[in-house]
Amino acid sequence: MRACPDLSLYLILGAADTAGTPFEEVVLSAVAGGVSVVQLRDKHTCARDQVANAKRLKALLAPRGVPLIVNDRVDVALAAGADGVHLGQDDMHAADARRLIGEEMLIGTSVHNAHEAAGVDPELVDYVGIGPVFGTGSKADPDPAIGPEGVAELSRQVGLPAVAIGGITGANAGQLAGTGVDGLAVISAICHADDPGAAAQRIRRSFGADNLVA
Ligand code: TZP
Ligand code: MG
Repeated sequence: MRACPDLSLYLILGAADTAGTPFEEVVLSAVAGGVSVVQLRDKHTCARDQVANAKRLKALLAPRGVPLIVNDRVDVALAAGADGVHLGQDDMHAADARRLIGEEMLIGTSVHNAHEAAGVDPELVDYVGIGPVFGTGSKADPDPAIGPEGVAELSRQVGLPAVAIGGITGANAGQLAGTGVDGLAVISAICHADDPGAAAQRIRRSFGADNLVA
């Protein structure tokens, strides 16, 4: 039976997020800085290239003990041997995905409000992403920002391992300490940093990731 991994710093990236820099470089630096799980999120890449990219990431992450999650696509996650799949509100239902992927792979989902939080089935879903906590430029048409208080409420309501997401930086990560989430999910503050590893370290420190009881 699967166990939820260390969610303390959850890096999300796709080809567009590391423009100009090979994603291997960003990921290796970020993992050295304390990223504990990586999600491949590529809205504009064809399935064939997504599988190839996911396999490259998996080869990089597996020896380092860092799980790989694929966003949106159950087929890509399966083909690449990923550790899990992240399914938003418009993606395949968790029940259908679970039938396809079996009991070993992780399923994560996103919740933005109390209605969506009420729809999460803890028998099928292993963790949730809650947000956007702050304004974000990394998502097309984001839901309204809910702030750290909104994150705390939804995290309490869902009662599953959780990460906060949306506009999180080294400067504001401390505001998520005490909200009950297990970690922080980040795109731009790590992917666009000159030194992704240093950015990851700063976010961890600011959130107090290393003081959390596992
Ligand atoms: N879902 C809610 S906000 C968001 C996603 C995928 C984008 C987070 O990116 P950033 O750059 O860390 O704000
Ligand atoms: Mg999705």
